[in-house]
Amino acid sequence: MPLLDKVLIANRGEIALRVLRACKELDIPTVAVHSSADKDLMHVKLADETVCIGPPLSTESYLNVPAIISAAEVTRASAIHPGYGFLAENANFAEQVEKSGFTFIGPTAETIRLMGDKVSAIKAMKQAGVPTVPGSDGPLTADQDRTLAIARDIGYPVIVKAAAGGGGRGMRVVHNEAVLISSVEVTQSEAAAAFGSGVVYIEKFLQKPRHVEIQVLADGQGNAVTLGDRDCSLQRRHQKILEEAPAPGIPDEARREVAEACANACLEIGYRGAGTFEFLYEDGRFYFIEMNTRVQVEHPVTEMITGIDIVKEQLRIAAGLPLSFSQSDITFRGHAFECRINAEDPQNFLPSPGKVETFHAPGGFGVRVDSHLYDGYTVPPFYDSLIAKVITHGEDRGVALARMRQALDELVVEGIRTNTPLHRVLVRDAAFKKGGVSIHYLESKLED
Ligand code: MV4
Repeated sequence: MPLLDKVLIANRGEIALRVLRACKELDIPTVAVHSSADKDLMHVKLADETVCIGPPLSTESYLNVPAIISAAEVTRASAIHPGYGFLAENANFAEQVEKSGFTFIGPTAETIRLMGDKVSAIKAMKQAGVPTVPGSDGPLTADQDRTLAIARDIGYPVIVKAAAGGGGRGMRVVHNEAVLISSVEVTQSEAAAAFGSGVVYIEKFLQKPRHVEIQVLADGQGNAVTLGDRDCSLQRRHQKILEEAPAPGIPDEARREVAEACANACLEIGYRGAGTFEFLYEDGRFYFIEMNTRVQVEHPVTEMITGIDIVKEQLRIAAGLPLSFSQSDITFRGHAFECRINAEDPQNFLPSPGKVETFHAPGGFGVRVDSHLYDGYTVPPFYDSLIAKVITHGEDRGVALARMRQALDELVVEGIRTNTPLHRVLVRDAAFKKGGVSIHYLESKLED
């Protein structure tokens, strides 16, 4: 008997294929749901069953909860994997899935809700012993004198963030007291319009941090482990471009301490599934900012250095199995990089959908490519522009990087424009080769 009776994959593109591969390996039957623009997707061809759930626009297909639940019903699926993006961190979706009698492959709706509200997430993590950013420790109130006093205590610059925001949406940096109250009010009304909640909070603004995150796995049965850290500082407009594991140049003790705090916090809140604690790292210290309750795009770099298949573990946990290994069974080996290949114009970053005339994936020792592309596939204009992830592993950072330079030189995508030229420059950049650049490095490099 397989681990799960039948998994419906509620996503598209490379992650849908990634989930399908894990299911196949475990002999779990699969259902691919897709929009009318996506019938030619690789995982749709490989799935045991397929259901068209709506027109191209994701609001009417991949975000259409009744259509997805109906597809699970008609195919008699037992579980739903949400991938990342779309409905992956939608607590109401997780709740509906469970209420309809299916297993949601992820944490409980309650946990997703807790982490979706950044104020409650920070509160829970701080209480569990995870280091947080000095801040208002809760929502701002109508008491303006209190708000001014909080910011004065923290010291300027501060950042005003929407509790319902995250991922770079709904925040504003404030450099002095003169504009604090007006900035709070603008952020509140923007948040109310964008998220339906005007709740905001304040943190000390860190000026030159790195983005370092900790991957965890927990079974909701009293076991939790950390799979170590990743550095995701290379980003443009909150879109990650290139990630690596482990984060370079972090002292052993700081690394161990924060990772232990995360695993312990999972136990404290009864976390279940794969999760990521996002931190800012500055001057040798970690500051928790958000938790992601899904599998992430960059999970492969962690898989490469731990040898653990994170998606397979998600399926095992969803089947109710306890973690089959403990922290001491996990060993970290070498270094890994991931380059996100996007279908976009390398000059102006505008999406570049269209027909892929030629796709040639790189190969060789320590090279992995997660991609749904094939010769003749047409990238539709309706969705995220990620078309491939080139991942390399090596016994140290230098070897992994040398393999990435070669892999990028071997990669061929003809017919559409991609950001491969940017990656080829980045992996030869002196500051990047040294390691440890801040979240602002890429944008400042692109300016000159
Ligand atoms: C911050 C910060 C500096 N100080 N919070 C942006 C995305 C969201 N996850 C949180 N973000 C930030 N929060 C404090 N207290 C700077 C950022 C930030 C950032 C963080 C991670 C990766 C890229 C970023 C780009 C700009 C700003």
